[in-house]
Amino acid sequence: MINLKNKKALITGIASDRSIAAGIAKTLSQNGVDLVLTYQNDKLKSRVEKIGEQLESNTKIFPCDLSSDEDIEHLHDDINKLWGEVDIIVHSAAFALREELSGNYLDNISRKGFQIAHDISSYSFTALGKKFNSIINDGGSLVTLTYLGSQRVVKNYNIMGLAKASLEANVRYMASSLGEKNIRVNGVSAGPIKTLAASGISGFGEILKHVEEKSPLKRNITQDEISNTVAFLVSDLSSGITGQIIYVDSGYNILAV
Ligand code: 0WD
Repeated sequence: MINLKNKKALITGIASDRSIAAGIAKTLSQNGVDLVLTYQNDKLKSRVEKIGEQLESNTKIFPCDLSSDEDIEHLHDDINKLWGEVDIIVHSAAFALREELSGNYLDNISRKGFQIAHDISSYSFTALGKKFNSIINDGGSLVTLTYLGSQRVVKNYNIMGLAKASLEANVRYMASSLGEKNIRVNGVSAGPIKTLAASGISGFGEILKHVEEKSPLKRNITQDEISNTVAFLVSDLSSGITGQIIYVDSGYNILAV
């Protein structure tokens, strides 16, 4: 049986109640996990607070823009004061310039856009691992969210595909760095799901329809299916698994023609 009671989790990347991270917060909270949720900026504060109020376990809300080392440092200090330790870190944030998430990859890419996408979508996971390393408990587990566009060319995903490829390599290197402390690091590669981030990708509706028609399960996945996999990955049920990318995508990734 899954046992997460009294574990302590930091969850980043909630922008609305549709966010993948909001679903993960709900599932972990139902399993007795105490939570810290973060919001990126003041615009999102009240939304994240509202989501926090509806959760079943103890929940605190702190600010953190993941592109700022200073913010990550403050978050670390806040959590250190609150708990002095943490068991679970969920990284569910990504960003790329909207104009680079459509059309021809080479025509639209820029040095600045490349840096921003990699910084927020990949380095921020490294930065959390680096900063929190000393207070993550033995048996701890870090999870990030990725997408098939890292491995295959997905129309309009463009620069985000490169950033996700970097993030997946990050999962392996972080797993190697933290393994001897019995801390595990994994990624969940989710099928398309309608959220704010997804609406920034041109033609996202077509991707949803395509997966529904072609995937082995002939349907799209749900927020709960991602959350349940994350709950497994942060629990002792997955104690032998680290450095992996687990697909929760109705099996779409196995297809060729
Ligand atoms: O189909 C999908 N929705 C999939 C999403 C399929 C496969 C993977 N993913 C990934 C995303 O790439 C992302 O890594 O899942 C993760 C969560 O995405 P989401 O739940 O789909 O999207 P959303 O609800 O928008 O939450 C992501 C949030 C941002 O939202 P907006 O839309 O405002 O950019 O990530 C946060 C932000 O709140 N975020 C940041 N948080 C802290 N600091 C930052 C930042 N600098 N930038 C973005």
